[in-house]
Amino acid sequence: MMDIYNDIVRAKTENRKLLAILLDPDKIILGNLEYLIQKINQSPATHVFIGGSHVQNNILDELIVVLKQKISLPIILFPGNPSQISANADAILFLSLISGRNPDYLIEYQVNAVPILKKTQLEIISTGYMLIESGSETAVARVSNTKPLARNNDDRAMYTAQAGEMLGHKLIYLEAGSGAKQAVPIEMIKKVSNNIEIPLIVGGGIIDLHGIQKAYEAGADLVVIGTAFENDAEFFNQNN
Ligand code: 1GP
Repeated sequence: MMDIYNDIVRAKTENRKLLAILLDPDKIILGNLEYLIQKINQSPATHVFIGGSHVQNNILDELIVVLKQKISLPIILFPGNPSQISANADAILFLSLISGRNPDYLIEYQVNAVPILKKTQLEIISTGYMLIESGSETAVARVSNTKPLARNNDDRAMYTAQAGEMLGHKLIYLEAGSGAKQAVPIEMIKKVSNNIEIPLIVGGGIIDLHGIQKAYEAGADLVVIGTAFENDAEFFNQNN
């Protein structure tokens, strides 16, 4: 039995940085899956996140079964809504969009997800999810119908993260949005990570290895890479 959250906390304590590859089932061509799996296994990834805006559950189940046969990394759901839950995964980031003021994404979807989650053995990891403005409207902002936090207001981001921590979230996720023009500002990562105890995830718009390194140095405990790997499965082999 995996103990995914405690492993993340242990990594933070030991200053071992973590890396998740985000797979969007809608964008995966099943014919390419073997190649993708090979690239994931050759990469420095420590986790695989699965999620997207319009994922169909049947594709999700099938995909996770195949991934679990061939990848030994923890497979963690990163769902946009309760239809994106699969009992085949190892864990779920149980997200509340705490930067936004849309009650559906703060609590309604979570309530709706409970009867589904209760039938699974998924490890449930409560996560305060914070969308940060990134240059143009992202799919997360559009789908959730929420306003991201301003890029230049580090204090507001810090207080939001601290409120999430006080509410009992076990992780904070600073999100610029998938394919964002601009990643989360380095100063904001520093401010938030210096002022919370729980592990910090950072993702969205990170397009090179240097960007990953900068996020780590600023205090990110786990960095998420989606689009860059999706566009180029050799991403982690480059000197960029
Ligand atoms: C999106 O943070 C993730 O939720 C990853 O974003 O696709 O821009 O890497 P990218």
